[in-house]
Amino acid sequence: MDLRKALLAIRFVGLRTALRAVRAAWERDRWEGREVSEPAAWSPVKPLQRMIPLPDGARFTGPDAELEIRFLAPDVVRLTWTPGVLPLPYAIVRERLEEVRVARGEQADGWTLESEALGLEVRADGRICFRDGAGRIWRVEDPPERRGEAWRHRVRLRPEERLYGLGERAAPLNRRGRIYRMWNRDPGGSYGPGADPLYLGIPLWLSLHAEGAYLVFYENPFEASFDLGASEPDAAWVTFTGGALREYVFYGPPSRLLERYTALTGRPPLPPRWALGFHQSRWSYESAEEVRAVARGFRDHGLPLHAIHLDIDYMDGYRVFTVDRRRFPDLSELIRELEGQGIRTVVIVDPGVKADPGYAVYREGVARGMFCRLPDGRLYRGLVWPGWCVFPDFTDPEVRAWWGEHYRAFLEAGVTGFWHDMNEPTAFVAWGEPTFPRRVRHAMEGRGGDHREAHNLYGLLMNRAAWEALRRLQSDRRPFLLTRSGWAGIQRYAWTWTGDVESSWAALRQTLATVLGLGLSGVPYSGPDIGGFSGAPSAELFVRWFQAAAFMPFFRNHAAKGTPRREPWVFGEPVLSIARAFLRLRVRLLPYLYTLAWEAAQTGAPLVRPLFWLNEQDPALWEIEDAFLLGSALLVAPVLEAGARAREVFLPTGEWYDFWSDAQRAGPARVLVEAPLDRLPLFVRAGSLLPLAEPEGVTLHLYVSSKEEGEGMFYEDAGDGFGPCRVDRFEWRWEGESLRIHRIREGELSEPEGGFRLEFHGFTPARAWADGRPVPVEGSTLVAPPFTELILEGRPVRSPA
Ligand code: MIG
Repeated sequence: MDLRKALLAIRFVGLRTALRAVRAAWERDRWEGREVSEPAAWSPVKPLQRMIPLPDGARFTGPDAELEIRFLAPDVVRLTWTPGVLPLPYAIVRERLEEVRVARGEQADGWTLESEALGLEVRADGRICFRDGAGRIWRVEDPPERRGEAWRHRVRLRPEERLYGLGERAAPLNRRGRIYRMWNRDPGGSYGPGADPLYLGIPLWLSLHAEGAYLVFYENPFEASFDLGASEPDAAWVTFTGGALREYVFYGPPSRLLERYTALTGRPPLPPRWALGFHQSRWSYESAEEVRAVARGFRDHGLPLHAIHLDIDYMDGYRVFTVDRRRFPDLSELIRELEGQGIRTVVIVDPGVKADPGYAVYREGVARGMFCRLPDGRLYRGLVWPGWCVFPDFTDPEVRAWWGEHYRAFLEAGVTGFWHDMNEPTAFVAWGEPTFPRRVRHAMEGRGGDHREAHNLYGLLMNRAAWEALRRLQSDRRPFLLTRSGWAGIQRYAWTWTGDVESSWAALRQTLATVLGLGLSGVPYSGPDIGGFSGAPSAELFVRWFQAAAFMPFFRNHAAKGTPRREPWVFGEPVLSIARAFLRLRVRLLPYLYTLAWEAAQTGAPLVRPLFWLNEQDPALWEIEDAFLLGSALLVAPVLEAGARAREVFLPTGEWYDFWSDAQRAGPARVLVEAPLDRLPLFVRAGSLLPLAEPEGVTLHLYVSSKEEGEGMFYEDAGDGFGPCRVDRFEWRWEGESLRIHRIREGELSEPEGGFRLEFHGFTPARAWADGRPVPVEGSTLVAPPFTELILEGRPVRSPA
């Protein structure tokens, strides 16, 4: 541990805990489990000898290994090399997606398997080739190798191939050229670009190359290394330290890949609408009075606020599920007061339970055998905020149920969201791995296992415990969970934030690639601590970070203990006015964000998307990581440099509107855009629809393209709960001089009372008819009664920049 980190640790945890961390590290080493004389070399599997047909695939057997291949759908195939422990299906919600007819064949040196969409060539030596219907090869795996319980294989990479994903990474958007570790980890209070691993790894990548796109998900939670062209430029080496070598391979364009992947691992459920608003947090607001003052500050300064987060100091001595009654004498009264102002309360919950015989959660958990144990049967103890702690074993269904019950009292007090921290899991140590020793035992649903297998699953399963409890305990509200750690499937339960990122321009820039990478890993809801967690951002850095975060799914201001205050008014003007403007813009965007959230729940599409989402066949878009799409209508280009008052933006093929001025631009083009401190370059794609909350009510902004058709949708419901909803899908096209808009309505929610308010960009309507009846037009807007077809006459507006 370097000195800087050590000092930071002491600042955060205090000297006493820092000293105890020496003992914790020493005990951890004792139980870490030395490598038992591993065979020195990797050896390839011996040739496969026989194929045994299965209804949806085949099994291949050899003298020391077996390969099972099953199609889950024509474009989704699962390959499993054994021996090795099979994964418990924690990530998986469906075993099969569609019926598939598989054709099997034999060749001189192996076999072939084919569905309607793709073909696999399995060579006797274990090499596997993936082809599309036209015979183009899009993935090649060399024969896998074993060493003790470990598996590894090499995947060929094409020269132009780009790789994305791997969960949360402080790496470039294109992950190629580096080695990544799969072992969830707290980087220790502060991290910057290049830090690896972070809190939430997901063993999947999405590949783009000239022959198409595919996604591979390795369903194996053991520690792994993903060497994506670092040691060998034209190959990826994937190594798992244990378990069977299992992968799901999906073929198709990116939107299809995410749809399929989330059909397998679960879709992100629709969040309550308030969660898409603004969250204010700090480590910590230490008393009810302080929380009231923060809420008052937002009100007095005209700043919209949707949630306040309570960090660890609300607890009684950091005992999870308790409240310090001296500082929060009546939590439910405080929460009611905040609710009255439209502010929800989110509280932090850590998994470590203070080892304190005077504390009910500890006593009861010990009595009922809820905590993780060492191989000798003693309770494993690790060091966290409360001092020595024990840890629930979330791989045990009874533990999950027991843990979940503890959320009840908070729900009764009115808490509307929970923030799960330290669940990598993290335990302080003076050196080495800040987590449980690998030999700690876990139930693994009764079959038994140890921390080597359970580590990466710990966060996922903590969230599962809470999610299942919330669904059980409050049937009329949607759960809101925020987690630091997770694994494949975490999108079913929780949002995430990017953890303790440093306060630097480089970290702001990194945030874009990190959030984009999470989205491409199936996790659509994430965002950074605005301004960075661990430092003191300048006013300018704070503003630029605030502007960028206003377009990210999770929009939260948060900062570490000991840092200067960071509520928007602290910086004075012009920061306050700029923050206000972007908070109000966020509120205006809520109908759009909420529609995107619904889309994510239906299809797994992330809210924040890389530019190549528009056209994955355009290599010019493959590495853009200083801009992103919000949905498919907005292109957001945050300012990422100190002092910059303009920046270059790459506009992909198509027509674009400057959001602020409605000036039109044609892509592809690299344009220089003015970006004074109060502006963030923002463009709307022509042919899209933007539902925005305006003073007159929700307004559907149609950005009309002079040549092309357009489409978009608008989702509405009560904002929480599980009642009726309505989706309006709009499609429009030119018919000579007139614009014809067609609406398809789905869902049971009644039509909007005042009808639909439409505002046109790039088109001035002169006359309009809704289902044949005339509708008055005012400037570029009109209010139409619920319609199926709206026909407009008018003229296109050209306003080139
Ligand atoms: O080790 O709860 O990432 O957001 O404020 C620090 C205190 C523990 C780490 C989280 C951070 C939170 C802090 N926590």
